[in-house]
Amino acid sequence: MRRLAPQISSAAELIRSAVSCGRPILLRYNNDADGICAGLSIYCSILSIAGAASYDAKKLLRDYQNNSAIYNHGDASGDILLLRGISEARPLVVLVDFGANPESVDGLRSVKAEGAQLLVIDHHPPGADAVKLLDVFVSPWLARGGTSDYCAGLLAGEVAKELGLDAGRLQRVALTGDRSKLIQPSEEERNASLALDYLAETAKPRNTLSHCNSIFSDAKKLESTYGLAISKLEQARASIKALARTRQLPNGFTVALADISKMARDSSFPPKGKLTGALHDSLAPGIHGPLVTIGYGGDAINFRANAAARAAGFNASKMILELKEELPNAISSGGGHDVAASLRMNKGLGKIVLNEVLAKIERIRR
Ligand SMILES: [Mn+2]
Repeated sequence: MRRLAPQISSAAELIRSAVSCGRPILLRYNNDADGICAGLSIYCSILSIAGAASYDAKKLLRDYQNNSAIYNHGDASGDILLLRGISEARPLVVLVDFGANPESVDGLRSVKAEGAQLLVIDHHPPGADAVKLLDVFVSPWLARGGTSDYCAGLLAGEVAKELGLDAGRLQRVALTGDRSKLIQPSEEERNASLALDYLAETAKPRNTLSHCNSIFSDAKKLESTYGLAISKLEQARASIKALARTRQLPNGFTVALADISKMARDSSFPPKGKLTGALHDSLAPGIHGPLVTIGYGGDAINFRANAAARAAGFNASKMILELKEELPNAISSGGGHDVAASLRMNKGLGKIVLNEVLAKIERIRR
């Protein structure tokens, strides 16, 4: 974290200067607990310094949940129109927990061309072309020894602290939500992160940071949101194991496959990634050696792998990069971490990609 101090300070300075000059700020956060905590850190710290700077946050600050890992061109075009309507002053666009991957380059380029300043706080492996477009980039991958365990909420919390916010709890809940190795979470932190994950998927008509804040800062509301989340998750856990087919490969890998499209629809809880995680967690204790769990269906494939699979040479984010090169017309997006990742495919190509994934796991030489 000390190695990232210069970037963290620059990020705080960028926000402070946008607030003191009364410029419009658009904040997008990824749709999970880590993304929400990162978003809340920035959102609340802007509100906390707004008064002294007579910054009209109601007029000048906008927040949107980004329901994908990509800053796509369509969203960026919408943001440009919105920001132009708010003020003539140079806007600041802040993306947290996503936005520095190669798929986001088009979106980044279009807001940049409109004169926006760009701040990205993210812990996913970045792409060089995206990074070049950013005014400030806070990422553990910029520092020696950095890994995705240094999640977006942890980093954004450090930025928020420089702006005077007490962000410790947000940081811990973010680390918990992304299962970072840097934390041993308390039960309260675990429950809070699940409640935020639930809000990300279910808040209607759309999730907002002011809604999240009202729940996160009220123990009773948080408890009841957690109650809704855990009952949905337990229902899913009880039925998902029946959907899985496991295969033993000659190289020692066990692959568990489940068509989860009927259980996980868009904007339902638990979402596909969490459902795949739940299946993986229920299978892992009974499997010795490398295990890769694959939840597929619709246009998406979700991966989870155990430590033995990683040690034996499985790397989900590397495999997705290879697939993108080998099947450029089939993969629309994808990414994540070594043992947890997802990809989206173009319509009708799911089977081809899934077969290629299985072949790749089969070819891993231990
Ligand atoms: Mn994250």
